[in-house]
Amino acid sequence: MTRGSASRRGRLAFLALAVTALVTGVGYAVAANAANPEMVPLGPGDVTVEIDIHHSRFEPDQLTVVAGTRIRFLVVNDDPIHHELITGGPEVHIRHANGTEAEHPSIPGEVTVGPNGMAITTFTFDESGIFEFACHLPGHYEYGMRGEIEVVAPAG
Ligand SMILES: [Cu+2]
Repeated sequence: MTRGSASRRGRLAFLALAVTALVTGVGYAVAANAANPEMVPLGPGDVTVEIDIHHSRFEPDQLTVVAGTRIRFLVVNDDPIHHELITGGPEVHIRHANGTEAEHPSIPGEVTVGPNGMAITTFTFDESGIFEFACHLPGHYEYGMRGEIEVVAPAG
């Protein structure tokens, strides 16, 4: 670095301000993470996560994984009715929300689970971002049968 120390210090002060603003902005999310062990990033690599369904809600309904994680969803349905777990990008959810498929063959990220049944599907989350998982049977999504997977960039 050949720049003068004054200019360098100025830039550092600006950076510190920017970091402070960022921390303040996400303060709530960080606190929520600390309170919820489910939010500790999982992965990368293969990870199995049990998702329970009870009274048409997913539990847990929040997951955080490192990009490059393949989640094996073990879906356990405590309800006496059918449900499904659909995950992927927005286009996947739009297709299912408007679709008429009552049952889904076991393709990655999409699985139907029968009354008091169990099902498995796997999906690889390669890109950072927020991905939904949901049940798109009529009325279920609106009732709250959805969750979020936050995919974060690998540390370092
Ligand atoms: Cu459902």
